[in-house]
Amino acid sequence: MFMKGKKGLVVGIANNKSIAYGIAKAVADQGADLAFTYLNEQLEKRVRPIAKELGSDKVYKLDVNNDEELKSLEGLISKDFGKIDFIVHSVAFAPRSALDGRFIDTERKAFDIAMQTSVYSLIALCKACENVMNDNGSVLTLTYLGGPKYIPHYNIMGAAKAALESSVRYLAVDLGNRGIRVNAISAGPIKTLAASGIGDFRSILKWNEVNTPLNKNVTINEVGNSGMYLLSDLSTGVTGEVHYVDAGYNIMGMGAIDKDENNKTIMKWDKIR
Ligand code: 0WD
Repeated sequence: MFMKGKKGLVVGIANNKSIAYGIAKAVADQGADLAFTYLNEQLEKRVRPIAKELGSDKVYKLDVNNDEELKSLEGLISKDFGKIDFIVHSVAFAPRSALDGRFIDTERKAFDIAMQTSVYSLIALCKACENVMNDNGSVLTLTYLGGPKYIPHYNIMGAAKAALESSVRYLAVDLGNRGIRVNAISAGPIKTLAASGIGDFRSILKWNEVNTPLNKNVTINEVGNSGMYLLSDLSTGVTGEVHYVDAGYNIMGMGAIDKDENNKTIMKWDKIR
């Protein structure tokens, strides 16, 4: 039981397909005691049963863009737990209109919304919980290859993920003197509610499946298990990192190749289309 005695806050569960659910399940299976947040009443109906399933009755309302709700976290956590050992930040949002068309057309308002919800929220959450975090704790966020590289349609979320990955490094230094680690998992594409907002997502999934060294897409269980490692004492020497859980896609310098019936080299993608 790698997480026995550890207490943590999970932000960003929309349903049982969410990456945050995969992480919460993995740490709960290893003995962690959890509190959950929900964005609105509609999602509360989903999050409460998930909390129950994972052995928790601690469920807080939190819109990461709401300063009052962020402020109330410290009191809630200290009442329910005293202190916590880890935070899972699995939140991102951009207006749908900004996830299509040319990046150059991104509007100021959409840029602000995406940056506030997907990047500033990590900084704000760390600040809100700083006083109720135990020394040697761990913070984990979720990012995507669309930050460091171009991915079709990802647009403003790409810029947001690049800023998020940079924020991970700066937060790692700020909190490092207390032994608190801050890391990101860069997950491969997974069909979730948030992903349904990305254009051509089915093609992105298929492309990844064909072009990863492991010939597959990752699952929320696989991201969950890697998340468990980063949240546990197994990774006390790791901070400021972006850890890829993407079946190896990020190492590929070009698409995977295969042979056709005449033993001629072809792109594997062409074979399955
Ligand atoms: O392919 C994917 N699904 C990948 C996702 C690949 C790599 C990374 N990620 C990232 C996402 O960018 C995000 O940061 O993983 C994180 C979690 O995303 P998810 O699990 O794919 O998506 P989802 O199940 O929708 O959970 C994200 C949730 C929101 O769901 P909805 O669908 O309602 O937007 O983030 C929460 C909300 O529950 N959320 C908020 N929570 C608090 N305050 C807010 C907010 N303002 N906005 C969204």
